[in-house]
Amino acid sequence: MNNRICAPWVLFRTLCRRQPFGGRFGISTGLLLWSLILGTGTHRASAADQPQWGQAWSRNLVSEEKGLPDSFDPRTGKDVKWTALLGTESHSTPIIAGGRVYVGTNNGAPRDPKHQGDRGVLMCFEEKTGTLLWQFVVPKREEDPFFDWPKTGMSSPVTVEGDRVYLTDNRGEVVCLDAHGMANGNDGPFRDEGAHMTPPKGSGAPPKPVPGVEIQPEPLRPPADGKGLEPGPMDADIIWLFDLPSEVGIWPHDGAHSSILIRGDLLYLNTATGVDNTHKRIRAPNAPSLVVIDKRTGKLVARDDEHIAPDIFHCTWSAPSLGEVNGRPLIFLGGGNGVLYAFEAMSKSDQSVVTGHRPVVAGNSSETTDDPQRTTDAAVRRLKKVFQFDFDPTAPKENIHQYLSNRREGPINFYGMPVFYRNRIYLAGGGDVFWGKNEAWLKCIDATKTGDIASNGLVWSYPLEKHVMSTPAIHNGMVFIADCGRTFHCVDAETGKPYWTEEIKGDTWASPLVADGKVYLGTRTGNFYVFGASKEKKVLANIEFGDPISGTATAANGVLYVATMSRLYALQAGTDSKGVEDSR
Ligand SMILES: [Ca+2]
Repeated sequence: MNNRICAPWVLFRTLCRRQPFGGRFGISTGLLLWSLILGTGTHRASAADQPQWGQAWSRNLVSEEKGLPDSFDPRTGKDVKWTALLGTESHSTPIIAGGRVYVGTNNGAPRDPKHQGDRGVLMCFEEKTGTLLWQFVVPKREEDPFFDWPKTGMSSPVTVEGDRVYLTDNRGEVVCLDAHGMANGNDGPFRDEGAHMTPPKGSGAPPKPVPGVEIQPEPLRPPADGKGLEPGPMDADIIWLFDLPSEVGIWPHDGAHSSILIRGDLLYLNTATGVDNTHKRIRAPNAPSLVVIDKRTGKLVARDDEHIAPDIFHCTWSAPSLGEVNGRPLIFLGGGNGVLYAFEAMSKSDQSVVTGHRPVVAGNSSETTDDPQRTTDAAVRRLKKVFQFDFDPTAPKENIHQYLSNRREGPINFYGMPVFYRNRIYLAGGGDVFWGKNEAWLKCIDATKTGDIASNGLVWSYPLEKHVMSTPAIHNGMVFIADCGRTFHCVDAETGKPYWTEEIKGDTWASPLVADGKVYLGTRTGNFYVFGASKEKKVLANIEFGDPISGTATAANGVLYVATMSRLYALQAGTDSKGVEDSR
């Protein structure tokens, strides 16, 4: 096997290797004093759900929750309300809405004996107790491991509105799920949950990658013998499903990651289209990077028209944000080509024109589809661009894939989201963590400009170390961010000058959460940091979970949620679950 193909897998395995569990918990000393100063568990205010990742829809990872724990001990259960077992890899951020907690994981510890083997899994727990209510179990894409990387599970956080749960699953299917699951019956129009949860015959072992092989992503087809699994009350209820690879021609890579933005009746999402298994070839050059789907019907409404795909260095994993600039709502997207885009949000009149159209196959050719249910590509609206900002103008713009594995020179991309704050965008980007150069920045961009703003859009730029996967959090004139050079930064939001930095253990894949005067951050060594959200450095706690953390911490209804690779923790001051071994 080609070494270059091997590299990310080896890195992933190394990073994800489980630490010995016992005896690795501990809390640093500094936090005790801080706990006494603040007083724990004495105030409860601003209790609310957290139904999407970050604030709607600036994406600022700041919560109004109060009375959150300054410290906790996963070993003794101190301030641990409950914990719940997940699979063996969980790269998603917990979302809390309507009395339920949602988090993505894999099927490494099957909760239902009828679902065996590698799957993407979304688990839905009761908020009060951590009891598993239902799970969305999705077979892997098995045509090529690079379509849906083995064991990585379901990486996207959900977005919840009322009793509807929106998600891009591990196959790159956009789904609308019923928050009540199958327990209250199978709501339509989608009725084929049994077939959808049944993997193809003869599947099981992960496929071996064959670089450059002529293979296409295929939609999941019902089992030929008609013998699908039987959905039960613990299974998810799909309302509608939109398969991005087959319906708009994206090229899935490594695993879909998005966080769906809702405005009115429309869903906006990044498509997670990327390179093929050689990492040097774009097989779907016409694929959209941003699509708009009607949340009521699951039908495609619009897409971008920026022809981004040929210049994608790795994939399109950065989710969109929204902000109103001079009375005009704009959608912001960090493209896989290292360019930040702003588009006009669609108006009500735009929507009425397109409602009812079926999507079209864009794919890697201009051939028309023979599916009579589908309309021509012309029926799909094009989003109107307001500005574009080249995040790294000095990076090479030609033959970009020749810089694969070049750690000194090459294009950049984005993992974190663009955050809208006071007419500015705060965004971090840099060389790809697996394949790109060791250079990254946090930048502040003027969102009131229009057109090509490469030369006049930059407010300030602040250098980060190596790579960055975090979304910045902005609070009281400070920007908090962590990088893959193992540094945490507090930066002046106006000037881009650092207030302070702190060396931390482990690479950061998660984003910082600001809540209750503190900043919470987990790392890939399983360390969980609590900093004071202040211009002076205060390291309040460093708690060792002994299990890597990829997802961002979430605060809702007075409780802090942390997902490690294998376990979800609900943390609340004054509670005691008597240690993890007693928990579900
Ligand atoms: Ca139902």
